[in-house]
Amino acid sequence: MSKRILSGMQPTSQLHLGNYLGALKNWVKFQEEPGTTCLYMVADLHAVTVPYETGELSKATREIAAAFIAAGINPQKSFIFVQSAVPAHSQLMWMLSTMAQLGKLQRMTQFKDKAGKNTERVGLGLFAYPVLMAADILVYKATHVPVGEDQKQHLELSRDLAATFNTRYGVEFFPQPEPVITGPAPRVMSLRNGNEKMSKSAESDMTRINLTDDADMIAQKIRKAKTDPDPLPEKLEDLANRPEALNLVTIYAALSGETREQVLKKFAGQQFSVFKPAFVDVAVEKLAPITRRMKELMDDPSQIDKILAKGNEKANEEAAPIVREAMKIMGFYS
Ligand code: AQP
Repeated sequence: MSKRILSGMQPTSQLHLGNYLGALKNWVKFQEEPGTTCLYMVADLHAVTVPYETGELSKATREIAAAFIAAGINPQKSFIFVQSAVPAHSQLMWMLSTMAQLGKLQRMTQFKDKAGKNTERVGLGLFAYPVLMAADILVYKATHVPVGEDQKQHLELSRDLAATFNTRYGVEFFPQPEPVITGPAPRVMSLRNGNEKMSKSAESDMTRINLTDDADMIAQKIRKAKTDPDPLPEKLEDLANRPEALNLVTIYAALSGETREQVLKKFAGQQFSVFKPAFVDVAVEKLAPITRRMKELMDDPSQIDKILAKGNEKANEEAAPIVREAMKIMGFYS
């Protein structure tokens, strides 16, 4: 079976370095693999599961599409589309929701994190988020899903739902989607706490580097990033109990294209007062072209709209027959 890649990003707020290094950067290389279909979506249905500004949603949707293109996703090679423009996602989600066990959904750590102590009052959409994610993937019969490490548990549920559908209806219809957790930084951590992941929803903007941050902002965030008083060691093992230092070295390596060992070789024995300015140089050098291109695209949104219109049409062409077939298998009137 040929490889089908599906992944997405939510237009909840600006993308950060975790989204870029953990997911987006890795998506680019799949489009070069012969015989591979790549589907990259702006996950706006997911974005409305948490409070959001109605007036900002379309702009944020275009911005995510701009980030995809600026990071190297080529609309001639990949489908770039908007989740809400493809009704088959919601249709399949409903069908899968009849097979999703509440007990399993209750164990999802992201739901627990996002709902906090408020589980009685949060919306059903947030609870059912992983079922929609399963539909996003299965509606294209995607075989591979590149994600950051934080999405592993959700993907496990997608595999589970594919298997449940096949067993319940005695078919081999949905493939088991494989997580692809690659890249040198599958879990980028907060700049202020090396034990927490870098995240859009963290209250302080100083915890993350956004793709739209300019050189001054990056420098300020890195200067204030939490570290420890020791110099950088020679060996990676010696960073095991230094989460903030390990995180900065990992990000530096992912951005510069070196291994972490090579980075340590360069900076062994040096203080953070030396490492941090070098870090800023690498981050600015790698992110500035992306930021620039995003800005150009956002200055003329008609270009993005054209790309999305084409991508939406293609995604509908792919998804609609699959959902029709799934409905037939389930015995719906047709
Ligand atoms: N810190 C991270 N390190 C590596 N990968 C990450 N991803 C997110 N954070 C990190 C990956 O980015 C992709 C898109 O994620 P999303 O749009 O679903 O956003 P998210 O997971 O909601 O992003 P955040 O920042 O983590 O938002 P909040 O704070 O709302 O939870 C996914 O592939 C994800 O793995």
